[in-house]
Amino acid sequence: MTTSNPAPILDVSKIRADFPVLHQKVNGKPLVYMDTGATSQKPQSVIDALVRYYTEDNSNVHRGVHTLSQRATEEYDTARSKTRQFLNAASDQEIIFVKGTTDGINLVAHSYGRQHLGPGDEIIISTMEHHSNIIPWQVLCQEKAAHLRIIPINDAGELLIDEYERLLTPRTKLVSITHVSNVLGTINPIEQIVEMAHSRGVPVLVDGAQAAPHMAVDVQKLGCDFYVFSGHKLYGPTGIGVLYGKFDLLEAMPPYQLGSDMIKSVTFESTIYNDLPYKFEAGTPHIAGVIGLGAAIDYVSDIGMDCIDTYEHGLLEYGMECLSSIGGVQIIGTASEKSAILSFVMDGIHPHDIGTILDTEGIAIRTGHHCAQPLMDRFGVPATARASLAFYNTREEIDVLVKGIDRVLEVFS
Ligand code: 7TS
Repeated sequence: MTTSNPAPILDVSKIRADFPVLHQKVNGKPLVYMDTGATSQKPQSVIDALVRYYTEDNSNVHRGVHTLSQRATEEYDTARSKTRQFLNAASDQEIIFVKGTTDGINLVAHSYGRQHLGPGDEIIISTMEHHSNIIPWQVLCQEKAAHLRIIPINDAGELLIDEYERLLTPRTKLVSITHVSNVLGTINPIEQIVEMAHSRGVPVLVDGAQAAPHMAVDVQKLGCDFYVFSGHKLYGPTGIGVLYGKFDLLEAMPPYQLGSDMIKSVTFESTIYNDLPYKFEAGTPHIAGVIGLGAAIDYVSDIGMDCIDTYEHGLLEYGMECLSSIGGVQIIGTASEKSAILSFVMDGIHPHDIGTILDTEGIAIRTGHHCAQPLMDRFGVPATARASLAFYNTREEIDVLVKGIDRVLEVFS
């Protein structure tokens, strides 16, 4: 396959210069990092923001009159406003800082879920969910004698919307669905899913872990009630993430964790909880992480999420074309609306062997069940090899991946 680059949407070599980790050799070959779905690499501006915070402003937030604490608090609060803008939420009070996507979903399951679910009630998820969007609901349903209902998918990896319609009943208390599948790359029709749920008075949580880093997300346009994502997949630090929730819903929810910062006043008899968003941010938060996330949001916003989306879509089309032309390679996930994730299996070759051989070529992909075992069962495979792309990847790197796959075929021939 020849590489014919169309007019560049963004200056990839300039972007790559911003990511120090990309400029190294692995096993004697230039690193080709295609595991952004697991975690993204960090631009220098994010690394600098972390170092600068710890070097100049390190202090606790929301509790000091001294200058450093005020500076840290201002930076922390500014990052919340940046996040609100990034998601187009209506207010900063709707932005809760959490540890990551997993933590955000657990918060909603513990707080909203425990408050609203009763015996015989139902929660709808889909076949393509990450374990983080299965287990919190499964355990909640077990506790409450409620039931988990699963939207099936077709062989391309698309939700069967008619089946979803059938699953929505007066017993449905929540729909929790991924925006983009971490294995298939499928982009789900969230607006439609939300509309169908809302017409029956059912709220919707969207797992945006694989969407927020790759496309513009407007929570008001999507109409969803909750939206969660992880900072580390958005070119920011690990240990920080975001839960967006509609004000009225969050306001009516009990706190998830209890302790400092989430209170207005405490006596031994009772506690008055703090206002949003602090009611859900007990304890000293990940201040550096929040500031780093703010820097990451600045970085992608400067490039433009639509620009990132368009560029990555071009990479995806090229990658799909290249991989589907290799004999013995089967792509898992061929939805018409798809993000830049390429999962594949190879006849008679275990995905771990694919990953190990590609690593010797300097290519980093993820192999395994990708924390989506029910989805693996749906496709009848124990695991896949997955190349997940970002705007710092290039068509030339996809060519290297193709050569690497040829090498795998050679080894097993
Ligand atoms: N939801 C989806 C759709 C994900 O892809 C992931 C992580 C999570 C939730 C959990 O995010 P966390 O930041 O709380 O861990 N997905 C992956 C992956 O695909 N490979 O490694 C982690």
